[in-house]
Amino acid sequence: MSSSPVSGDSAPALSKLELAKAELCGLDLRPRLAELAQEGWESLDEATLTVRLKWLGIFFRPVTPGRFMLRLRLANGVVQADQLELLAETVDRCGEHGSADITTRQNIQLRGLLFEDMPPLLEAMDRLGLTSRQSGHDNPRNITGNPLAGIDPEEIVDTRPLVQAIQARLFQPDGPRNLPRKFNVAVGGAPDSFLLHNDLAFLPATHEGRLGFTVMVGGFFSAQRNELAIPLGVWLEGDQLPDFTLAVLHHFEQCGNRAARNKSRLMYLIDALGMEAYRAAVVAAYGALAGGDAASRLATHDGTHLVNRAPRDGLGWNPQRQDGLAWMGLHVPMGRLDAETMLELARLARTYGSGELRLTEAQNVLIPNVPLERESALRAEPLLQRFRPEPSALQAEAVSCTGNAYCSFALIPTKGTAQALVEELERRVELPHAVRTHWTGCPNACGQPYMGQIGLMGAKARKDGEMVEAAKIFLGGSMGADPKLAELHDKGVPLSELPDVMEQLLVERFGARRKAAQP
Ligand code: SRM
Ligand code: SF4
Repeated sequence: MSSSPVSGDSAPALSKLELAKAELCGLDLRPRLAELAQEGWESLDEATLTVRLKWLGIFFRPVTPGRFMLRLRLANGVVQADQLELLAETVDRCGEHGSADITTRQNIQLRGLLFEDMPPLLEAMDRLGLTSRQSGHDNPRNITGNPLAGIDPEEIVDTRPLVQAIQARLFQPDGPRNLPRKFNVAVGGAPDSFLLHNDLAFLPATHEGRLGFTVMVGGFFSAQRNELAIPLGVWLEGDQLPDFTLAVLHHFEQCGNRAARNKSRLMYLIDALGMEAYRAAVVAAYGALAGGDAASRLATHDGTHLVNRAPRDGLGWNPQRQDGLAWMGLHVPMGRLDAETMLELARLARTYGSGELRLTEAQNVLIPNVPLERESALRAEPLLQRFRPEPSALQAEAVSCTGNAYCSFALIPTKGTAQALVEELERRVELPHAVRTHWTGCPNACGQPYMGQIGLMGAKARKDGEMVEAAKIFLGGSMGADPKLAELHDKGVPLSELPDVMEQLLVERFGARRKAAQP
């Protein structure tokens, strides 16, 4: 391995984690998975159990030992009814332990699985074109795109084939196997494709009258530092995205920081090299990978792009770009699903649409391709009482990470607390417009708290002399034309005081009106 520009020429000895990653890549466990499952998870060594299995999307959960989580990867957030049915049946077999979540990367995670469930499940998924490959740990994560791709009246470019082509390229034999850290990639296709929280984002942009993509790099959230992606200064055409992404990853794999995990995301490498040198290095890596005149087709670019407003929530009944068709966006409270609701969603997609569903980063689900005359029949379906097309102004864009039910980093329960708070505030106030709240259980920021108009982060605070569960409050996140990360407003409100504090905030800053007290 070459020396890291971040850690200096005399690279320090590899950490225990890096040694384990270098010794055996988790991808190589796949052919042996059935054998490992037969022996039982208790006989796995620690690195295999807690690190390598994540290359297959399999997560050991210390909070529920023996009950595993499987994180899929759903390119562009597209899932078909038969695929969702397989996932529902899997969750159903887990009985009271089974559930699923829509994630903040347009993705699905299944919970409550036994280790021995994994080999037959992965095979069944293969047959239906589903994968969980490289969805966790130091890997390129689920690639996101416009959830309305192909049906969006405002579409600039259909992101689905591009996202699929990038994923397919990363899965070829020369794809990344041992990155220094996680890596998020996204492709924008509409004026509201806010994607600057990704390590690598391709945003639609013109150059000399042609439509292509400007490259934004280095966005990320973490406990230490949060950054929006900045222009790389390169413009490319859609067919160049797959090789360009792989070139960026090859360079990151070779040069990223392996000495300090809290300084290993892409932005630290850009800082260490300087943008000009970094750009030159990835352009050279791209030229070497793609060959021919590929690098000469790249253009220098100032980073101006066609994304200029905050994402639509996509909820409710919306006419598609295709005449006679609409999509119905359903609100899934905190993204939580169970076997029954997954089966119902699959049935609705088949009965009313084309059998396809879309997932959003706000953890909601869309049913596309519904003929206009089917609207009232779809609205009459019982599931729409639970997954409402027109939820309240607070509910519509309430996002939450997993929290302490399954995540050992969490300082508080998130989804349940968030849902109860939304319901309590709905009883207390009326809002003139939607307010986007993002809940996250710890500073890792999986629930994207800095992107919320209000961000809430699990914390501890002192109350009556005792440490209690609390939330930090962040305010002012914007995904509009002039994007901003939310900033700390309060460093710890005990959860028991949160309804009063939030009510006051909504009144003072978001135009909420208090409802008359109920008799
Ligand atoms: Fe995350 C680690 C859940 C999106 C930043 N994240 C974790 C782990 C794996 C920790 C663990 O092992 O328990 C969580 C699994 C809990 C569980 O059982 O579900 C976890 N992250 C999630 C999900 C499920 C939250 C959700 O409810 O939606 C999201 C899965 C997305 C997916 O489908 O791939 C999820 N995580 C994010 C995002 C948001 C995004 O990608 O837009 C972020 C911030 C953006 C970013 O990464 O730059 C995020 N997760 C982290 C971090 C901090 C990364 C860092 O550089 O420090 C960690 C901890 C780590 O990697 O060391 C983490
Ligand atoms: Fe777990 Fe923290 Fe991520 Fe929430 S933000 S899922 S608590 S790691």
